[in-house]
Amino acid sequence: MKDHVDFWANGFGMRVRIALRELGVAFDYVEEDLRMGERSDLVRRMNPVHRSVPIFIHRGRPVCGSLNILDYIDEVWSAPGETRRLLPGDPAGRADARFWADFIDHKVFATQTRFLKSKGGEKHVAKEELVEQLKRLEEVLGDKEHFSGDEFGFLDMVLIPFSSMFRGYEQHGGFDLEVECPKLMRWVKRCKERESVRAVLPDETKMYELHKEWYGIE
Ligand SMILES: N[C@@H](CCC(=O)N[C@@H](CS)C(=O)NCC(=O)O)C(=O)O
Repeated sequence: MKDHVDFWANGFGMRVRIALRELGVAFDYVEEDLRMGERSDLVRRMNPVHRSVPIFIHRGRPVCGSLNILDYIDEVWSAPGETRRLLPGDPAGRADARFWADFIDHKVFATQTRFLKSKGGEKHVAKEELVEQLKRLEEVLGDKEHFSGDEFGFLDMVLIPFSSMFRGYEQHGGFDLEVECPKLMRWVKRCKERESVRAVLPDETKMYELHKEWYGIE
């Protein structure tokens, strides 16, 4: 039994849904509507510390936190030598991937939130920072097809959900990401050629509409 508790527009949870599809792991999807103020009994029981989603429940035991869940999925379903692994095979590669995943969660996500919430000068500063952080990630990608090389892997899964807000960024900030980060945008297109990514990423207009409602953007 595998239940994945999530909200359709939750970028953290999208990572897990993409990973499960990539590895062909069947699961039951349980929607937790984050627009409702109160968390469900299930979420309160399974993640009493943070009361956040995603939560992946395997054989009755919850695994919380998207990066932690990706690690778990990798350990359980990508047996060495049998199928492909989500994380790089070498310790240095894994450390590097985790470093950039942390950068995405703690820097990019925080800047995105500040950018969407603010107005005027503060919004402008946040926009500049966000573009700078995306450019830094573009440098990490370099000329590779994917973040870990030829294969779509862990860091690709960590970042690609953010692309469902890229049109929102452009509308909100009045800039063109094709001009600012052309290589990164080509990587987005490559990722979207995958069935797993196409099946999971929501409509970009719906995403921005939801964020407008959430952050009171006029
Ligand atoms: N670090 C966590 C972050 C998860 C998280 O912050 N989820 C938010 C939605 S973006 C949530 O469930 N919030 C609960 C709420 O809004 O009540 C992860 O990677 O899974």
